[in-house]
Amino acid sequence: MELPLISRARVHASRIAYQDAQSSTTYAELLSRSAQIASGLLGARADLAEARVALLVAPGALYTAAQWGIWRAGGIKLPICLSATEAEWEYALSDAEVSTVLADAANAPRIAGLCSRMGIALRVAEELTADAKAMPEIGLERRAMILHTSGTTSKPKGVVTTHDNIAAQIRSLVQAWEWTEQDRIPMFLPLHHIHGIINILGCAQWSGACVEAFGRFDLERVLSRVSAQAYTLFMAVPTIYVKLISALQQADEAQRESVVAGFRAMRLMVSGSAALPASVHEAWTRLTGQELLERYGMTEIGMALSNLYRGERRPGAVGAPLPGVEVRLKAENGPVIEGEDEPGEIQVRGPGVFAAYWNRPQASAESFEEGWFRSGDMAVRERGYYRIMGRLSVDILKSGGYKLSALEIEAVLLEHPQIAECAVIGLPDDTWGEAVTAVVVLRAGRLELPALREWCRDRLSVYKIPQRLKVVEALPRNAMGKVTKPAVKALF
Ligand code: MLC
Ligand code: AMP
Repeated sequence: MELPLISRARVHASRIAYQDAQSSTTYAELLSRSAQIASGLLGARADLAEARVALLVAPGALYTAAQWGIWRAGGIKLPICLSATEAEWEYALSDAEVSTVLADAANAPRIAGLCSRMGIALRVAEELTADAKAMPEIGLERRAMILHTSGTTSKPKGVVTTHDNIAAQIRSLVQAWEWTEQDRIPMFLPLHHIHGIINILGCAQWSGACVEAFGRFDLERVLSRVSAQAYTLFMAVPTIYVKLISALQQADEAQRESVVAGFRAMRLMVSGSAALPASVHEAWTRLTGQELLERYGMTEIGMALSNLYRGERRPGAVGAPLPGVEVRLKAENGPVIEGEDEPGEIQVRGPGVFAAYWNRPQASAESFEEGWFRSGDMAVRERGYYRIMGRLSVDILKSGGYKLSALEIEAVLLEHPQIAECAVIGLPDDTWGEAVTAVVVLRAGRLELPALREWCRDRLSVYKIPQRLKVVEALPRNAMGKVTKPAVKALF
């Protein structure tokens, strides 16, 4: 049997999968490029047999061809962040025990030194053009992807999903949001996270729809394409809607009218990956007439809850379980909550739920309770819809839609020669959701934010670098000597 995304692509072979001002690529072309890449990766082997292949390719047709190539050859895809630091790449490659990095020609030189130091093969996607050969049979229970996600341990964990998990995650959204081959969507999110990979690319390619890829979120270019009424669908994180609102408020009247007409013409606009403040939801409706659809998901489970495509879209709420997904609320060490208005932890079950964390049997086991995945997010049911109340762990932050581990950032800051102790927290921020904030005790001298940020530059991805810094004489601690994060927050 062929992989579901591949057989879906055959159905839509003549349709345009990717389009931009310069070029367009059909599904047939993606299929043949991916077969060449698969053959190049296989070489003399018959099956990559779940070897991990890291993907370092910019958004666009080659990204999808490379992803399918890895899958068709039987490998596991590990997409890595284009803008990560070398230390972050090294961690990702060693944690997932990667054997090959598949990079595009523009990015290959940036990782070549690391690959040779680590003894990892580097293949350039553009150079894999050999004739396609026979592909192995891939069972759908086979592992397909590893996404690194930050959490309650200091280093990111690899979330492993199978081909079946991925297909289930995509099917649920295609059904709920009524994707069709007529859809056109911009893609400006990073492609090492589930939002871009599943909700945008996965659903579009399942449906035979057309993607316009941007290298990054380029506000001016996106707005000009919206004005041209280029899209039927739009999916973004709350930070992007905040930036769009401020751009629309600053635009002159003629520009605002044409951009608003472009947004108004879309059939659906979705927000997710972090809480969308009700005020932003309402401001967007006032400005554009579009009611944003907010949904809730997680790397480990795909999407779980969504406001209705045809029905109520309630500001401040994330809606009801998506097709094929079971959700329950559980009181800590207590019963399953059956009624409304009582908070509990969101727990999820269903075919989209991940297989395990890579090489972490204990963390994998601990993340399930009676077969349900424990999200670590608290919510309450109100009039049939779930509302997210916050997280169980103070050590997980969301900034710009990125999940960050306070512990991971603290571990890096402690390498700074002047920093004796530190605590990282997230402070509420209108644009970013939470702003990464470091509270530090110094060994000696002074430390200003610009100098700290500069020092962090080649140690942490830009979105992990503290935006605020406070130097204190001592960190607040409890009787056990443990830093109390709520008391750290209270310093502000
Ligand atoms: C960047 N900057 C930040 C920042 N990120 N400042 C504070 N906090 C952050 N988090 C700063 C940079 O240092 C830079 O400063 C300036 O902003 C511009 O940087 P940029 O990278 O060009 O920013 P921009 O492109 O505007 O980025 C905003 C963004 C991006 C929202 C497009 O953060 C993004 O793509 N976020 C989405 C992440 C995502 O896909 N998450 C989904 C995870 S999956 P200077 O000084 O240099 O100008 C998931 C499951 C689910 O969550 O439910 O979907
Ligand atoms: P990630 O681990 O990057 O996949 O991020 C998943 C986390 O993002 C969830 O556990 C939530 O904390 C958060 N999240 C996603 N969607 C929403 C939403 N609509 N509202 C609030 N939080 C969200």
